[in-house]
Amino acid sequence: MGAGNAPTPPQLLGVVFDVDGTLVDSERDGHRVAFNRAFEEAGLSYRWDVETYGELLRTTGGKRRLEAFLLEHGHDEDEAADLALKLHETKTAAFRDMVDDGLVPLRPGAARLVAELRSEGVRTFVATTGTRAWVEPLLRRHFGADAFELVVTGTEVTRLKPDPAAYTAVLGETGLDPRHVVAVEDSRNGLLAARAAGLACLVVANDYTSDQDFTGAALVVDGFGPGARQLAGPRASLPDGSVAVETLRALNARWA
Ligand code: XBP
Ligand code: MG
Repeated sequence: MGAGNAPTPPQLLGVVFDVDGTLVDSERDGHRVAFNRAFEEAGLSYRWDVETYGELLRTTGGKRRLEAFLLEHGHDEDEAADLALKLHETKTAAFRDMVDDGLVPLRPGAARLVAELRSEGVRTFVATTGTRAWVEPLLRRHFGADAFELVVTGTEVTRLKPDPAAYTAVLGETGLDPRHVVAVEDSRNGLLAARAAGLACLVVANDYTSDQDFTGAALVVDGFGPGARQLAGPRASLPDGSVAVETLRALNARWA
């Protein structure tokens, strides 16, 4: 027990990072460009402009996003499923090339936070809807081989965010109690997935998600900093305007 019999706040033992939109601002100039390359290679006239793609992001998972779009554009179920599979394979190869060519940069402050967490003994994990074929090379390129103890991707989990499957897979494989783990997300779909798994959630919003409903988030900021602005949630500690380990410790203590 803490001083004066106040319960000791649970310790922060782990942080689970989302990838797209969170660690990397990858959607507008990354995935969207790769999808359009896949349409072009298939001889299809479809092209997703920035605004259209922002609306299509309501469907998580690139293959499901393609299938939903094709169904809405006159393709029957079998054709939409078959075409989505083929297009997504091409898109994934194109996006992997963009990763290898250094065209998918980290969001400012992301590498610093991951390094700080690790240096303070907080375990770091990834739970993403994205496809392992590009997730692994992206993480390796930016963080090295072993920055994340466990990486769960959309390739392993069939139920995609806002389903909690990716987060419950991390908890299940590590045996961690959700009261000791904080999730870092960028979207409402990701926030809902983290909350359904019982995790406190920091939202680091971006241009595609900043107007979404983040009810249930422990804190909403517009970046990892320095210079990050708090957008919602009780007054948080952002040393020099940065999301620091102490920020996440305080979130975990308050929300667990
Ligand atoms: C975001 C997604 C992914 C990407 C595209 O994942 O929904 O589907 O948009 O990647 P998260 P794929 O925010 O959970 O990281 O085409 O490989 O699905
Ligand atoms: Mg995301």
